[in-house]
Amino acid sequence: MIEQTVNIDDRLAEFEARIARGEKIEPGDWMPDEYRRQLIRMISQHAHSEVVGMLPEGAWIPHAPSLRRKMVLMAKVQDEAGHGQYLYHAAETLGATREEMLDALLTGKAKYASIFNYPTLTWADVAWIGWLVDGAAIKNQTMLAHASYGPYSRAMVRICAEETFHYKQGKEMIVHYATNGTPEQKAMVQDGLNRWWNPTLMMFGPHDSDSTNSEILMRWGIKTKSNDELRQEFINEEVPEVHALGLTIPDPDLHFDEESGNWIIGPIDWDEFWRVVKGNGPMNAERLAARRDAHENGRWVREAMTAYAEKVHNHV
Ligand code: FAQ
Repeated sequence: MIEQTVNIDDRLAEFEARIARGEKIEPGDWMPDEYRRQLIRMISQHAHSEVVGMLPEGAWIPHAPSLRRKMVLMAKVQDEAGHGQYLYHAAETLGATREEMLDALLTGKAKYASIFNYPTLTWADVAWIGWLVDGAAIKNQTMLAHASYGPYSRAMVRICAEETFHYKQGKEMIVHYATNGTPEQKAMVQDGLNRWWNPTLMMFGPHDSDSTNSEILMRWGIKTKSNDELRQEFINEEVPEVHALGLTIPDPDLHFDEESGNWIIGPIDWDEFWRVVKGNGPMNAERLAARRDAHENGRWVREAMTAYAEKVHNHV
């Protein structure tokens, strides 16, 4: 018994030394159960976010204002499906099955990014998702590209490249409407900012003091920056860009602090955040209903593929 404890301590020390040396942990390598559990939790939530994240923008594909805008949006939404695939695969390398992950999503047990439980009321919302939501996602995922788990970090490198295109197409639209748009388009852009700014800041997760997972994630090199650090970097980068377009950020307390060089925001409405995370946001029920429908409608494809695979297997 004592020998076994020493053995596990040795393995943990070696595991942590590998992370300290910047080595990647790969699927067959020894890892603490908690490392595996944290990664499955985070990667599966991330995969669900990509897939549920197709819905708010997907709703606008039939209403895109031009063929060019429609093609760009279709490519973007398809990319998000691909990101979901990479991420479900990364979680599978840790022993999670696709069935149990999807079951957790469809029964409402799994979390996914709060931001996708808000409605897309106008075309400008599609543009703001590109700029703000993809912008926030890139900030977080650029950090995760350095995560200690190999399959997750490699998926992030690929995803970030595609998200950069998503960010640019959103920003290009906002710049266009805010500078060359009609008065209606300018008003639509400001209205979208009024609704998307605060929920975007919530994407980074609770303040560090309330972030239950950060300590262990940072100890094991999964996260290398805290929720508040990333949120502040995002704010510092985006506020001047939004101001340059003459738009108003919906935060009366927002001001620049010369000493720290930071843009300081007012309080975030964490009651709203937890309401949304717990399933009571404006669109939670609708998002899950859409995913359940898609899952049911795809049942025949899964059955046909399983039957085909069995036939090939039996033949061999
Ligand atoms: N929404 O202890 P922490 C995208 C939960 S991808 C919902 O601080 P952690 C692409 C958290 O799970 C966007 N729940 O958690 C796209 C935990 O609960 P648990 C998704 C949230 O893990 C763009 C509890 O609160 N990106 O947008 C949220 O250390 C456009 C306590 O929180 C990722 O998933 C939230 N915002 O830090 C697609 C990146 N925040 O699980 C379509 C990977 C926190 O203990 C269109 N994930 N919670 O029951 C991460 O980096 C981290 O998981 C954080 C949260 C930073 C999200």
